[in-house]
Amino acid sequence: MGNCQYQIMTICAFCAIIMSRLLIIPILIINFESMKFSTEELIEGIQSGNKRLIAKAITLVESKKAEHRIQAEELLKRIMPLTGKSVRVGVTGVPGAGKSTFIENFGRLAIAHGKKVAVLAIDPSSSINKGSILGDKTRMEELAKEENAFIRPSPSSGFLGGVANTTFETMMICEAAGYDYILIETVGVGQSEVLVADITDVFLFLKIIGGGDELQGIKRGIMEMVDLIFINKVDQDNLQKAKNTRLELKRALDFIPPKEKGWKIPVLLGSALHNEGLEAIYDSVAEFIDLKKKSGRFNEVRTHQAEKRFEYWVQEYILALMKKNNSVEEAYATHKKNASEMISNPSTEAKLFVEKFLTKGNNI
Ligand SMILES: Nc1nc2c(ncn2[C@@H]2O[C@H](COP(=O)(O)OP(=O)(O)OP(=O)(O)O)[C@@H](O)[C@H]2O)c(=O)[nH]1
Ligand SMILES: [Mg+2]
Repeated sequence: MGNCQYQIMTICAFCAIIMSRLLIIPILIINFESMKFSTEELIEGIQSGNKRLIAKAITLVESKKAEHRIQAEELLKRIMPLTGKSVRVGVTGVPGAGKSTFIENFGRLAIAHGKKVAVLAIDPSSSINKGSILGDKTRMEELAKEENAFIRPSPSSGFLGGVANTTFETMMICEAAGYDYILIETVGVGQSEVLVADITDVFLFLKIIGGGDELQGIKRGIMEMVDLIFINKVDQDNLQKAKNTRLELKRALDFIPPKEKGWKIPVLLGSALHNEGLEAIYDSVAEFIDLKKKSGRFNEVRTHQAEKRFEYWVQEYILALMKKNNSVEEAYATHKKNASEMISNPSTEAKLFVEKFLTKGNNI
């Protein structure tokens, strides 16, 4: 009898497991399906300023999956007429210079002026450290509370060893959603600055007092990219030092050919944390945009930037095509290894690889 009871209990337990599995599967399917949105739904969401759908659209354009890319391209094509109207501001500076603090308070200031603000981060190294620093949203807590603000870390991912970044496409979505200012924080050093300068209208450099120029990464390259300089963390104690730094910077700028005719790069002092000097930056940004629009440089630069994006995507799609083919990916890894281990010249290895790829009968 006891044995029979035991058998019945085992059968019941087994049935319960089966039933729960049967219930879980449809729930999972429903959940998965609810994550998918049609292009129409996403566009409507973007246009109506639905932050959840804006975020979904961004996730879509960030995806590398072939089916997602098809939908992403359709979405980007359709929102194209809604884009182009924002002021795109890049913010750079050494780690800890106060970029996030600046963006948060500058963003709040722009909102107080009746504008809508989107914040993005560009982080070419996030494929290594898994996630961008801006993921630490607590740093922009106040701005995040604003109805007219949208904050989005924009992680990039390594692709066939390269750097992929969809911040430009994310920016298009934010513009279509009606954001007037797109504030982009550079993360990391070097490559990130170039990427941001290549997609923005104004490039702002945040400098802190102290530390040699080399330490602060103020290389000639960066100085040639900047349109505005803000010496941050200035208070009564270090005001004189800040003024000296300003003088040094102005002298250094005298040796650099002007990027925009008629624009003398302003070097402003203030405190991002205490909201000092931000209004002057806000006005300078507006003045700079105005000057560029009047001279025709605004459109000229954007045209050039769009051409660069085209070139970027040509490379991305070619690499994606290569990745579809496992043997090509293997060959890529082998040739790259040969190059990195100095077995042969990198250019020779690249040529050998591309020739191998093209003779495989792939249609590019
Ligand atoms: N005293 C003072 N501190 C500031 C000011 N601006 C920023 N800070 C502080 O400096 C620290 C770094 O600021 P962040 O805004 O995180 O700097 P960041 O450049 O974004 O740093 P990373 O993203 O890590 O490169 C924080 O503790 C801020 O509170 C300022 O104007 N004055
Ligand atoms: Mg930061």
